Amino acid sequence: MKINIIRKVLEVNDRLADEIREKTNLYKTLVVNIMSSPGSGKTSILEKILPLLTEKGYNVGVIEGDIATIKDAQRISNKNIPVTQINTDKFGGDCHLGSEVILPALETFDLEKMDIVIIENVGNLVCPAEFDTGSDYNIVVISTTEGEDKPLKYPLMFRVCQFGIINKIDLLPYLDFDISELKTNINKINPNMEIVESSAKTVDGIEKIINWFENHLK
Ligand SMILES: Nc1nc2c(ncn2[C@@H]2O[C@H](COP(=O)(O)OP(=O)(O)OP(=O)(O)O)[C@@H](O)[C@H]2O)c(=O)[nH]1
Ligand SMILES: [Mg+2]
Repeated sequence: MKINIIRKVLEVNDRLADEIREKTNLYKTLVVNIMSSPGSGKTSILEKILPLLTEKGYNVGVIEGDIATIKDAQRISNKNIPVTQINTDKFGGDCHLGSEVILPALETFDLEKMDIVIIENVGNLVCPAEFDTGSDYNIVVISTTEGEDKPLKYPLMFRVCQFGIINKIDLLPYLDFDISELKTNINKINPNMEIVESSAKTVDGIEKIINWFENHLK
């Protein structure tokens, strides 16, 4: 009985996610869902890439997902980027964003004018991977302070993402962290994942992230 309920929730979520993709395909809006543990640097990376994407002439919007607070949305808004906040504590405190909350959030943007909408999912390496948001691509950010074993311990997250950003590489000199071991572990779970190294502090690798977005525009 319990399993049936879970399956029904996921079926409804997947159906709505497909509807979202149909809609955004119509407008040629690229939708990208960024996921990671809390604090890996999702918002910090957005703060660096959004002004550069805007300078290049792209219209970009952001959907911010958090359980509580509008702190990340304020950081995005400070960059003069249109942003819609979803606080999941209004929907029972979910630890992820589902397509039922993404659809109305997307409708706050004029999709005809939007080239890219980026979803920053709730900081969590588990639940967000289970729920299709209707995005075209999923990105995982993993930072150098989290340990090389995370792809093996949280495999679904690394399976559902097409692009991986290894962030906080500026901290490498201070850590016992083996970046090649992390890459080997990512490869074991998802050999097709494209990977870049970045630092939102020194902006190393930020240009490569911009290139990834440009290469995946609709
Ligand atoms: N040294 C260093 N610090 C970073 C880097 N990226 C982010 N940080 C710091 O890490 C902390 C968390 O960064 P956020 O961008 O808020 O992380 P987040 O993934 O958006 O966090 P949640 O939204 O809470 O899940 C902040 O103190 C950032 O300044 C980086 O590349 N290098
Ligand atoms: Mg954030």
